[in-house]
Amino acid sequence: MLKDFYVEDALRSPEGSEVELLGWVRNKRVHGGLIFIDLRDRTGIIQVAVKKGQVPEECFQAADELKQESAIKVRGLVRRDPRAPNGVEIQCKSLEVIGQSIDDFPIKKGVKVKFILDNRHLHIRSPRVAAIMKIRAALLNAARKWFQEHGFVEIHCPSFITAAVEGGATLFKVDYFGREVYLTQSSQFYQEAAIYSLEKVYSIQPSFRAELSRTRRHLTEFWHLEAEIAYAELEDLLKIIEELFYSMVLGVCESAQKELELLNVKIDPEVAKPPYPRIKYSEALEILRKKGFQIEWGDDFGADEERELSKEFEKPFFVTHWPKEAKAFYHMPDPSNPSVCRNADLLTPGGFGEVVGGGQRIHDYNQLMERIREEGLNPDDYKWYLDLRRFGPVPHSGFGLGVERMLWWLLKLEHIRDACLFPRTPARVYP
Ligand code: NSS
Repeated sequence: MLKDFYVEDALRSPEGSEVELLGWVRNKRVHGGLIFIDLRDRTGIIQVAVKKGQVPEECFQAADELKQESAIKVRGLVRRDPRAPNGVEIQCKSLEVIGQSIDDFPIKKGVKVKFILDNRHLHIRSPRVAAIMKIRAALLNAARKWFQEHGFVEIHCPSFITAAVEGGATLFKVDYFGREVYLTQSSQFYQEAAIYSLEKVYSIQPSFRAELSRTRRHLTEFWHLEAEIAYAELEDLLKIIEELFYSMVLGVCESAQKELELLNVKIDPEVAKPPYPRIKYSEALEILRKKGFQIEWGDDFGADEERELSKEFEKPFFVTHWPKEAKAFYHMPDPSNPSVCRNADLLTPGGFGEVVGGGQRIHDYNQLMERIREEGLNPDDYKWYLDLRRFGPVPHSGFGLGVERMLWWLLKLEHIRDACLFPRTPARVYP
C-alpha cells in the first residue's frame, strides 16, 4: 500500500471523479444522518461527507464511532462546494478504519503550553507545525543548492570532542568510557582541518551548548550550518554570508509559498537583498549607550542589547571588529588595530538579533599560541588545531549560522523552540 494520491491531488481533481484517500481524522462533526470528517494528510485537509444510506451501514457506523486522529481510507466522489473548507468535498462511498485511536486525542484548544510541549510527539501532527518543518527543509535545500553551485563540499564532523571551541562555560560533559569528553559547540575546527584538502567546505549538523539561559532564542541543541573557506579574508566572508543568506530567504519564498500562507507569514525577499549594512563594534556600542545601556568596551552583547540594536535596522546587518575579549581565541586580531578582531556577527532586524557568527581565523602558529596562552587555555588541548598552522597555513575564514535562529526571525515565531520538531532547552529533553 504505497500512497501516491494525496489531499492536494483530490482538491485538483475534476468534479465527479472518484478518488481514494488515506489520512487521519482531524475533526468530526455529526449532524444526524450526515457526518463531516476533516481528513488530513501531509498535503492538507479535505472535508469528507458521510451520508447515511449512501454508504454501507457498517461504514456509517464506523464513521460515527471515529475518534480524532484515527487513520482511515476513504473512497468517494469529488464535489465542488463553496461551503466546504477549500471549496471541495468528498462524497463518501466507502470508509475503512486503518488504525483506530483508542483514546480521545489529548491536544485540544485551550490546553497549556507545557502540556503541548509534553505531548510534542502528538502536537507535531498539526498543520502549523508541519508547515514550519516544510519551510525548515526548504531553507536547508536552498542552502545546499547555493553551496553546491559555489563549489563547496559537504562534510560531516564528530560530535564528541576533547576541547572547547566557544569557551568552556557552555560545554556539555560526556562520560566516554570513563574519560571526560564534551559535546561539540561547533564543527569549525574540523572544518579548518578539512580546507587543507577540500578548500571550501560546509556542514549542517547539531551543536550543543550547556546554556542555562531561558530566553526565546536559546536551545541546548541546535542545528548549525557552518562553512569554512581557504584564502577568504573578512571582506570575502561577509559577501559569502550575505549571498547565501539571501538565497536561503529566496528559496523559502519560491518553494514554500503554500506553507507561508498557512502560517500567515509574508516575506518580502527585498529585506534580505545584499548588500547588508556593516557597523563596527565601537559604533554599535555608541548606539547602545545612547539607548541607555551601561555597557563596557569588551563586553559581548546579551539578548537585550541585541534586541534593541537590531530594532535600529531594516535589513540584516553585520557588526564587525569585536574586541578580543568579547569572542573566542581563534579570531584574527586586526593588524591595523590589534585590540579588535577581523570578525563579524550577522544580526537580523526587528529585535531578533544574532543569527550568524564568524570571521577570519588566526593562521600563524606563534600568534595562535600567544592567544591560547593569553586566554589561559592549555596548548596541549589544542595540539592538533595548532598543527594546522605548522603545515602550509593559509588565510581562511568561516562562519556558523543557527538554523533555528534564522527560522525564528524569518517566520517571526513566538519562541525558537517552535522551529524544532523536538526542541531541547534547559528544561526539556522529553519527548
Ligand atoms: O557561537 S557562535 O556565534 N559561533 C560559532 O560557534 C563559530 N565557531 C561558528 C563558525 O565560525 N564556524 O554560534 C554561531 C551561531 C549563532 O550566531 C547562533 O545563530 C547559533 O549559532 N547559536 C545558537 N542557536 C540556538 N541556541 C543556542 N544556544 C545557540 N548558540 C549559538
